[in-house]
Amino acid sequence: MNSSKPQDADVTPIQAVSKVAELEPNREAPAAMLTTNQGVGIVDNQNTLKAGTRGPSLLEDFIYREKITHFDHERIPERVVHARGHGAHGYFQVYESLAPYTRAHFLQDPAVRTPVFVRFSTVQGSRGSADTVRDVRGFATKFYTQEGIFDLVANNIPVFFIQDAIKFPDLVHALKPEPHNEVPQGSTAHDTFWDYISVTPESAHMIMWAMSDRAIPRSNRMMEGFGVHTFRLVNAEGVSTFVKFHWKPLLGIHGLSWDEAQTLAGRDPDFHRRDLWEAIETGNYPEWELGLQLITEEDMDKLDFDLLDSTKIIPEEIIPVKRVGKMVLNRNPDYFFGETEQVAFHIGHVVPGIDFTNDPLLQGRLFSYTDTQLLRLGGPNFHQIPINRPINPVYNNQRDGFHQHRIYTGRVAYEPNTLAGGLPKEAPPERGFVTYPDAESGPKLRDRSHTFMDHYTQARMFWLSMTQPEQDHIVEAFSFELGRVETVTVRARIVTMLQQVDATLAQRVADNLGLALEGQPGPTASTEVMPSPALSMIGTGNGTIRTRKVAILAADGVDVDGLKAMKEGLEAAGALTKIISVRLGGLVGAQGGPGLPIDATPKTMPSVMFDAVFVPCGPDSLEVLKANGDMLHFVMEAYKHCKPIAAAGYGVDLLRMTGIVQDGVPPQDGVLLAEKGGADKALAQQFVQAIGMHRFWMRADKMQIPA
Ligand code: HDE
Repeated sequence: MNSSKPQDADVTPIQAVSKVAELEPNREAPAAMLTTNQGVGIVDNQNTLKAGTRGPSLLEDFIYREKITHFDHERIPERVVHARGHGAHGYFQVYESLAPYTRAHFLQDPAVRTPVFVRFSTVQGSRGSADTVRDVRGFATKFYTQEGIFDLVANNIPVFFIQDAIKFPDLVHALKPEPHNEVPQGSTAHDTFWDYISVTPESAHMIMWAMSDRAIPRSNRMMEGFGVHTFRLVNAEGVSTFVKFHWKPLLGIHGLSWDEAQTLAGRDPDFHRRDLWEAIETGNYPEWELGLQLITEEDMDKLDFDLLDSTKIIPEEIIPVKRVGKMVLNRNPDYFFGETEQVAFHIGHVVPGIDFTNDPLLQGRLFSYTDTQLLRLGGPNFHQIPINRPINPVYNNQRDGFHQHRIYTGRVAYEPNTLAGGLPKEAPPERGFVTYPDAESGPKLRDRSHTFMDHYTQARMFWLSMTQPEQDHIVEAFSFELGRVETVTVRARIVTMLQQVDATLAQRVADNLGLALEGQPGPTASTEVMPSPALSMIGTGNGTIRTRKVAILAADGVDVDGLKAMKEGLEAAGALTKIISVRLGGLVGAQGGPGLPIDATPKTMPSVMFDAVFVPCGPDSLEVLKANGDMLHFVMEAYKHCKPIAAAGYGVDLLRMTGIVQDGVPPQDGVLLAEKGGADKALAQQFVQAIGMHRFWMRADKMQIPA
């Protein structure tokens, strides 16, 4: 530090700047005329320079050479993990000052809107893989605070596979497509992944989450985010509080069904990307609340697990999540590559008031993220790329390097100096980052604390916290993944691992795999572990149907009044509706009059793209729907995927024909009928309620529906 401390007045004042406005000078609108990169007008963009119309091309053609060279260099290495992703701009606002816990400037004043850029991602697949695969989702947020960048590089699962960063390359080599044949893409259902897991007991808790519906989210807008590690908040007095970061989606936490996720991977590989994009374009801005679990140093010792162990959560029932602010995503990027691809997150991007802990996974990440950007973005100046630039002034004596964008003036690039009047000076402690002075001492060793050794209690807690259908889905997921594993001994080792989690779970998976349980019987329901009801996804979202997509199946001769009444009822509750028919164009109603515009056919928008289905009344409409295999498949598939289905009058016959409704048998949950047809308000109300429950997972006979 300088011996002469700079005074407050010397320091650049904190100023609010909008990131969107800051990006503005970098946005390029299309121009009227083509030029080369040197600004020379291009007269012919169709033909290379040749010696005669049928002669050889000439090396002299600098216009062609420039164009093709740039094209040849268009690709950069994709992220080694989290390669597939999509992002959006927005803002974060704190509800009330968090000064008692942290001096972080963006967490002080509820009037301050901090710009953010968020990137959601899958982990395993490459850039072109499908969105709906079974995988962990990345949820990385860049906060452009007035005191520098804070990156919360989170996942949608609160624990991780491993406890120490040195294991990460092995984990990733095991889960990526296998090296000999580059198979499978966007899936962990293969031998090397499960082989690694079978000899990595610390992954037990994580694989329970990865096999749950958390790993096949309905939408990024309907998933939680977790910072995973324990961080520190540090207040102006230097007092530290441990913290776990959470994102809580205001639309609730919801998953797809596995069959649906797989079908979507083919029918609409961009399902999540499109979903986020459309939500923002239609003004349905996604929102999350930032949650904090705050733990004092003294309370840390009362927990029966180690806070530095990234394979553990703090159950919300023990330490509640304090909701401290809200994030809203309200602007799509203009340029995918320039923003979403070039954004560079780093767990080490923290601001004064936020600090690290000794979690060995966190410590390892602190190295990896800069290192990877150096390769991916080609040099040490990636912080100058518009999307990565802080909104507050950046100044230091770092110079040169690939892709330097700044013109530094003056001859002084060192500190301390006298030639530039001693400027720029070090920041005063109240404005700059001061590391929390945690006292550390200990022998150098490669070892792990004994407090990291319980790998099964929380895995069991997760299992016990699930409702029946959620447990069923976990069993099905293990059975699918291990069913794809070719090496029987690997399957068997995983089942042995599951025996340590729960005897019933292990037995059910073993039965599906045709394996006999061997060795020690695992814990049973009577083995004492307290469940954490907050881990279940069921019932989250408070019944909202905002942005839920409802298909209305109709053809000419439909009861337009009934159709419109339902459509209006759903839209008033925030749902989005689409009319699906056997062809595009207009729909002529039973009552005649101007045709209703048809949005899509089942071929372009199949049932997997919707949350619910309505079949309105109309005898002529029914005849057309009945004769169309795609329409029959539509309702059966929606039923198989446990979605709410409503039908009015003749529409009920379509459900009868597919066996969804049987005479004399009361309709199953989530199947709502108004036999008399017409514009039934009660039906619309019941339907809204049913859609608010997301899915009816307990449908007993869904397995009988052919795929
Ligand atoms: Fe990452 N991780 N990670 N990770 N991670 C990357 O950085 C790494 C971990 C996460 O949208 C890489 O820029 C190590 C946990 C997200 O751009 C790389 C370890 C969590 C993203 C990297 C972990 C994450 C990444 C690859 C174990 C949840 C995507 C490309 C010690 C809290 C960010 C890149 C984006 C990306 C390393 C474990 C989240 C290689 C070494 C735990 C959301 O640096």
